[in-house]
Amino acid sequence: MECMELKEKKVIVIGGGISGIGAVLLLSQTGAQILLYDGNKNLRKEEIKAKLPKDCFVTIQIGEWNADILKEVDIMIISPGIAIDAPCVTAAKEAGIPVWGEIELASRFAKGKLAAITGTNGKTTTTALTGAILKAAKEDVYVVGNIGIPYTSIALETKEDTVTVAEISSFQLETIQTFAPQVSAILNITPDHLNRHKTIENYIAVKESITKNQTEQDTCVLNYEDEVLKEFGASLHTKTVFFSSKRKLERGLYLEGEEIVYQTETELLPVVKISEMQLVGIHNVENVMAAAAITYAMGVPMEKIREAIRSFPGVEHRVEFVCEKDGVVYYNDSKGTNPDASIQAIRAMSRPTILIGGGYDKQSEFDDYVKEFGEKVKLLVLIGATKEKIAETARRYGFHAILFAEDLKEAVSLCKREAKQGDAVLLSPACASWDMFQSYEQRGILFKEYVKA
Ligand code: UMA
Repeated sequence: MECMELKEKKVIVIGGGISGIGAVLLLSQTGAQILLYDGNKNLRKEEIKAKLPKDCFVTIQIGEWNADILKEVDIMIISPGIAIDAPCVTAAKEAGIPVWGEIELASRFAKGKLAAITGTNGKTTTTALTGAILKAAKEDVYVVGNIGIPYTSIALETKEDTVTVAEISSFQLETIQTFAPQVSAILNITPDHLNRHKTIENYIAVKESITKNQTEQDTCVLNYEDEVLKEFGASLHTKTVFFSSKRKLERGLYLEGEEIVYQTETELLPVVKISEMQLVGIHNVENVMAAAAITYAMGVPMEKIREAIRSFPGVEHRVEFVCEKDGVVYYNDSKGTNPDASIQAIRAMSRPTILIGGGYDKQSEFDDYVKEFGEKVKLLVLIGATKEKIAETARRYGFHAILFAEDLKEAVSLCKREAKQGDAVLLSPACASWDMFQSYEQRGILFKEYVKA
């Protein structure tokens, strides 16, 4: 459907978060008549209006769902957080009203080429890296989607030579119809969001649907080490590029010793050495392989890909390389707000590590976090509300190299004093930040300031 076809159509947008606002802004340029509904009765219309330009006319309804609002509605646009069996969606379907996701709306208006990345883990890093590589090689690049920038917010700015990279969640895939990326990637599939998708089979089918409108000219990048994806790739109608961090492949990207290489149909291309990457951990080797495969398929020369990977610092606050001082490497993983996330960060360390942990008490258990220390974590520096609880857990597992600090600044000083050449210092608290900071972002930013000072 073109812009003109929405002119004077009555469109209802569900959800007044960033996707809903993005959708309204796009629709307001099509001449559509716009309604916005949000089920959160604590929201105020003024709050939503404040996010829109003054000349954007929208009728807003908040609170309990009333199907009367659907009268004469031609189409419903839903935000990712709206389940496809929510009462408003069911009512629209019963009334024969088409339901599109915000991503579908955007993709109907967007021009140029699209790379779409999904998977349970690693999506954000891979999307950001793919964007960084493309920006190093092309003029007009946008990075959007689940990463936090609604696709609708830029769709009308795209041109024929635009390249867009979109992080796409399973929620967003549920409501695509014509969405058709030239290159797609599914990084891995492990059980997640099952409260929404009900079964793992549904979740897998939704993830795989990223390829449903792709043609034989298009490419799908898949992880060979994921059993489901390996099988899926064998049956796919698109060009398929596999990557593996565990074995040599006949075709695709894999590790030759400490170097990522790409065996194409015709040649063996060196991609990048692990030692040249700022991203750390085997999960990031896979993310790099995927980003290299995607961008190579989009025509970026391998030298450009290599350069951009080398200079990519990672996503802020996710095992982010801060700097190297006196032979000690500092990493900011302030995004490690629960034990599981911090376990990934510890796994990613390849040096003896001084770990800064502790923060707001979410009543988590820290047994698995402590069990991950192994030989790697040589010292634990604790801050925040959970410091006693973590220390107690650590001692229970026979780990006694523990220091306490009053605040993050003191923790960084202690790390500097204790670290030896060849060590890593990792902030990965396994806790939220709210006891001492406004957000994990603020905690991470302060950590970087203290380290650099
Ligand atoms: N709402 C209703 N009815 C409902 C559910 C929500 O009215 O049944 C309303 C809420 O009151 C709220 C609004 O909808 O006002 C929120 O909409 P939303 O939940 O879709 O959130 P957005 O702000 O639009 O952000 C969404 C994604 N959120 C979700 O998928 C839950 C963001 O991903 C994404 O960055 C953004 O669109 C831009 O594309 C977040 C996320 O947690 C980061 N994603 C999940 C993940 O990564 O695991 C999938």
